Amino acid sequence: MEVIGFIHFSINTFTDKEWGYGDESPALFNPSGLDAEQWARTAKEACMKQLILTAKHHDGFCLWPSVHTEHSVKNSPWKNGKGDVVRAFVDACAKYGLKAGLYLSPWDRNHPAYGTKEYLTYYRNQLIELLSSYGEISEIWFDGANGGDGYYGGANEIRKIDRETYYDWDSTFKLVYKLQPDIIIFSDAGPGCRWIGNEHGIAGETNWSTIKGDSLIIGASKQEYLNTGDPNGDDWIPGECDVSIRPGWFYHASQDNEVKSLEKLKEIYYGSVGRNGVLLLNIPPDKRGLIHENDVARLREFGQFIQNTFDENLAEDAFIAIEENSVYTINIQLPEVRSFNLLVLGEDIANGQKVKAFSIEAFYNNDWVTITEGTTIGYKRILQFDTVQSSHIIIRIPDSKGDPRIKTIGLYH
Ligand code: FUL
Repeated sequence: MEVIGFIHFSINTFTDKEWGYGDESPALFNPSGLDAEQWARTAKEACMKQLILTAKHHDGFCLWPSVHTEHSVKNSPWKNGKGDVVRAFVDACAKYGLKAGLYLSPWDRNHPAYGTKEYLTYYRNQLIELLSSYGEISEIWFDGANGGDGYYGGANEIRKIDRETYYDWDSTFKLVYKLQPDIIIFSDAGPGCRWIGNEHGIAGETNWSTIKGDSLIIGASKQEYLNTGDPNGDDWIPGECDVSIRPGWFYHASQDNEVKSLEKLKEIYYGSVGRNGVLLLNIPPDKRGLIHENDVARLREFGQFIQNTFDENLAEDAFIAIEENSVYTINIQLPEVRSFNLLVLGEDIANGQKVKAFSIEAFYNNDWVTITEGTTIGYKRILQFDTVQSSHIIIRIPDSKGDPRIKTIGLYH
């Protein structure tokens, strides 16, 4: 999917917080003009293929009228308690041809039983509601922030859980797959896709989609390891790179002028999509329930940048010859000298990810010049360099896990 969007929207939007304590009154939730179709339209313009909504964040407030708790939209003034943000969200995604994903925080600072087995039953009941009442859900997001102080039904105390054992994730994953067989499960440990190890949206320059899944623990994995993956891993768990378009995950009016610049978003795009990752860009709606004008304008620019930059592949009509000697070599002969400063490579990942090292040479100013080199390629690798004018390029792959298979070659300016 390459670029997907995150919708952080909840009680925090109204209390101006990042993490609610869990004692917030549902009466605070009252968007004046919530329009999930505006979110979907904006996402489309930014070339996004999927949106993920915070159905429940750490404060426990539910954006759908769950039958298992009173802490939800059903006790808010919004639509006289008859509204359902999850429903509006999935309908809007369907209308605009976007996949719909949900975030259901395992940590719940509102629930009185958090930390006991009883809470796990509650949590799974919520998953059953969300994954059986709203049609196809394409991704479920299990974040790693866990345990600490909270309201917990009035106990107002610190509750610590054992990250390795408390949630019994294997049973939860089985339940999720039973309800939605094609869903992608996101967490530090996958099994569908993995956290990239930072919240800046930047994958490792070396980024394997493979990793040793058994060595990962949700909320306690080594960030550096998640960032690069592992060529010796047996599990296919590609990296997803989350980052917010603003400093916070939730909307704060004080950050209206801190929407990331187009330059910054480009850097993030090249650091995520350009490094074999999926970019998960957060675009938080404001108190009206709309994505703010400043963000909308920036997202439109970002979408245009993606479309315009990769509009014309200058290698489309090239003559390509492959030599399989000790160093796998791809010769690219263009019909004439052309100017370019971007190279896109992609492996045939149906056949695995194999390339460990590559270099690119161009015949330029009467000489062969190495214009760039790197380690992994994977599904997509985008290389940026100063403009080169050439008609002959060579890709060399001196090191790989078995025979490499390059599926995509693109030159752009
Ligand atoms: C983290 C949370 O603690 C943040 O609030 C945010 O939702 C981020 C995407 O995940 O674990």
